[in-house]
Amino acid sequence: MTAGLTMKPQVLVARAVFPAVIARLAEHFEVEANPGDEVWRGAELARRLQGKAGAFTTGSERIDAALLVACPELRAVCNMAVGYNNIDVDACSARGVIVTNTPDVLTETTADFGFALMMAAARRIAESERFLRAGEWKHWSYDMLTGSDVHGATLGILGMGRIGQAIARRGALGFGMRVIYHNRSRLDPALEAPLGARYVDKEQLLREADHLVIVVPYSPASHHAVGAAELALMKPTATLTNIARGGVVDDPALAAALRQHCIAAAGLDVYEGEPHVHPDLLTLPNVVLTPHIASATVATRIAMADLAADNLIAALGFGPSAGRPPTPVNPGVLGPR
Ligand code: 8YV
Repeated sequence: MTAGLTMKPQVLVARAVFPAVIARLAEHFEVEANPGDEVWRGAELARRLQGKAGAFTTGSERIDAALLVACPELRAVCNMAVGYNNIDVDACSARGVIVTNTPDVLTETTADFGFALMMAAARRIAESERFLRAGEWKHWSYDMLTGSDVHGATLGILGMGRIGQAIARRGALGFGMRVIYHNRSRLDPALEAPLGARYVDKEQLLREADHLVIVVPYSPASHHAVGAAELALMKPTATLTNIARGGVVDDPALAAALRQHCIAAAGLDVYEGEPHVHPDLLTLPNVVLTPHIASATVATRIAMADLAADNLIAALGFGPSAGRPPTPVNPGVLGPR
């Protein structure tokens, strides 16, 4: 066979991404890109995936069993995100489809943002800015926009994975916070010790945290892990920050708790049903709302896109680690080394 007749495998890059990443993929694949950055879902996504061996996806695309049946040639789904709750991993594994994600490269950036959002909620930064811009700053007063301290307070972390630990480091080492956490399982004491982090049950976490930061992955088990009953356990002076996934917090219940001053303030980067934001949250002064940007620095988005591309190239048998994508979610699909 002559080189000119050799067909490159086809891949879909489901959302717009850095041109350099598309160019790198094009060295190995026939690439269908999405320069208009439309969100393709359901039948449209299945239509675009016809004949494709690989998909470069983001959290916006739902890859489920029905889609896999409709796209029998699909062999790799490479998500440009550490979270992969948009993908039915079991259905992929059952069909021998490798799934990959982008851990590690976004840990510190996401932790920076989580800490910033917690501080913004505690110190009422967004509310203060709205107050100033509205021309309401007429004079100093002793209780104007008073918030709660972050330094020396108790930081409660729900979900002590890589990002949770990075937030704990910032709190313990930078701000002298006492760190408590709840997780599916307790960390190795060697990881707890430098942070002085203490494993507690969920009820104690909710009762004792001055600032609760939620970093637990979304799954049916974590759906509405913090709802009305959990919020009722928290201190009236506490803040809650969610940088995990929409659906981990019951947003209407949180809005009610904020309105009734059952807790003091919240910082949210993720929402159930985003980009829709529950209207009750939009009316409240004591919640800082950001549009799912915790990983959004230029360097980190480049690193995430590069890692997703490395995964796709290797998963489809190219590049230096052909057949061994660097960060598989279901490595069992790859077989023994
Ligand atoms: C992404 C995220 O921006 O990595 C994740 O899990 O939530 C974010 O960093 C988003 O999911 C886009 O894929």
